[in-house]
Amino acid sequence: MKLSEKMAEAINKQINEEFYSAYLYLAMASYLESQKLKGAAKWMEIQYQEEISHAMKFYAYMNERGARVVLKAIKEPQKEWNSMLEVFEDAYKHEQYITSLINDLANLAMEEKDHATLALLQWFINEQVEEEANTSEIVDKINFVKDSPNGLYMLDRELGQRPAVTTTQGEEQA
Ligand code: OFO
Repeated sequence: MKLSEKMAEAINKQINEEFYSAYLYLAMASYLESQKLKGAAKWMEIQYQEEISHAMKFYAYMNERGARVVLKAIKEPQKEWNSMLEVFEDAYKHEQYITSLINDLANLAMEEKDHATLALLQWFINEQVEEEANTSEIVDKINFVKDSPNGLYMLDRELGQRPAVTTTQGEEQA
């Protein structure tokens, strides 16, 4: 069964949102780098890779279902933040927004009784639980150590330990 036009169009939009997420996180990495927060910058670079893998997961699915991927312009992300806390607060907010988009896609797939797309989206629904938890945990940790340079240094080191994304299509990732 081919994907409906409406579903294909909605997934194309989501591919753009995932690439924008990648771009936003790379902009955050670049800001953190400029603040000499190398560990946090590395964490964001890995988040950038993860978003590329999300886009590619949708891309591969569209091709599998015989739908045409149409790439749209990626908007320019924010450049500056005032602190590491602000960066991760924004990342958490952004993930909540992405969750709402994934839920909208799942609603559309349900309306269309498109079970295959719903199965794919189930992966993303679970992934979003993790995406939100990861970013909000970091916000909590920054708040915890906020005024301690030593604590911030330790946290930056911890963030730098995040393992790299190993696939380009998001197939094997939790
Ligand atoms: Fe693709 O999950 Fe974050 O944005």
